[in-house]
Amino acid sequence: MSTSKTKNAVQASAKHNAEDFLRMYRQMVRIRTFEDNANQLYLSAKMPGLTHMYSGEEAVAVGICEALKVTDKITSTHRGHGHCVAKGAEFKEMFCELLGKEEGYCRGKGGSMHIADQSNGNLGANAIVGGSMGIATGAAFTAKLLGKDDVTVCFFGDGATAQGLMYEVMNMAALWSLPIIYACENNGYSEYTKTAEIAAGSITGRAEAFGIEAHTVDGQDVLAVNSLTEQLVERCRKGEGPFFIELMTYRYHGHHVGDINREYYRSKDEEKDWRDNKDPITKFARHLTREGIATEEELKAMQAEIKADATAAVEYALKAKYPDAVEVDMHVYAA
Ligand SMILES: Cc1ncc(C[n+]2csc(CCOP(=O)(O)OP(=O)(O)O)c2C)c(N)n1
Repeated sequence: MSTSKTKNAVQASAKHNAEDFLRMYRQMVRIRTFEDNANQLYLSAKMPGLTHMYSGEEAVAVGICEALKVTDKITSTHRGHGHCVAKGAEFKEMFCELLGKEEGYCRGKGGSMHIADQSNGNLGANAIVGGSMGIATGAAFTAKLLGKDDVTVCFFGDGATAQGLMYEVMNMAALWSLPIIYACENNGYSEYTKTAEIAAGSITGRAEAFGIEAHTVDGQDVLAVNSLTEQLVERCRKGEGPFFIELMTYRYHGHHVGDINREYYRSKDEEKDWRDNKDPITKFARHLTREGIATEEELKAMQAEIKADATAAVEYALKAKYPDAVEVDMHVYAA
């Protein structure tokens, strides 16, 4: 199997109209705005637990989820807000979930790291690194058994490639030609350690060992991610799966919201370089204005509208009701 290197964004342009482009931009800004608000909720001690910011990685979730139907499934990670928004979730129910409120997607019992949104095919975030790989592969197996053309995307980080489960499920997926895409978000770090110090050899080589076609793509380029994903999703629907994508990206914040002093494992210059020169939203905004799809003023107005939506959703969630105590063992399954 060959590994195709970073795809060219131009490929995507022919397939999409201005409305599609603006929706992708909107979704990326919605993720960034959601995260800015979640961070503030944590810093002001209004949110229980802790959370992991997706800021910087928006083009990955949006590029992929824009290639999916509502009935296609995704599984997510501990850094899962971006996947949830990109698959169609609403701010109000998401903030309610983060704050443990009854109107949250899981009636406040999931929180940041276990949020799920079945209505949009999001089977859930998972605090166990690599933990969703079995769920995703099972979902793809289900679609195949039921004769549905649904595709599943399994999101995970580079650190999760150290989990044995990944090799068990990739083996099954390859043997049974399952309609699944394993999407490895390589943001360069696993907690406080550089990926290069913990992962020997190549990431895509791990999938190729099972005969799975693997690709590497620039995860800061939403059109490149979307174009590649659309092609692989179409091929999955025809029974040509599974596939593996390594998406090269970067998280702007610390591993979690409390990871503030990061200089012992990465430099401020490195962070500044990614923010200033490789930001997926700025990059795409430039494309939109250059191509005459939107003016800078229109994009600013969209940002302001999203910011206002988020503020209203946070205010709503802060005042919303907690679930009744009698619900404590509802929706809990024990084997
Ligand atoms: C099975 C398991 N081992 C360890 C942890 C602790 N842990 C939480 S996040 C993380 C690093 C994950 O790195 P990566 O998969 O690259 O995702 P990223 O945080 O970079 O998005 C670790 C080791 C865990 N949650 N689950």
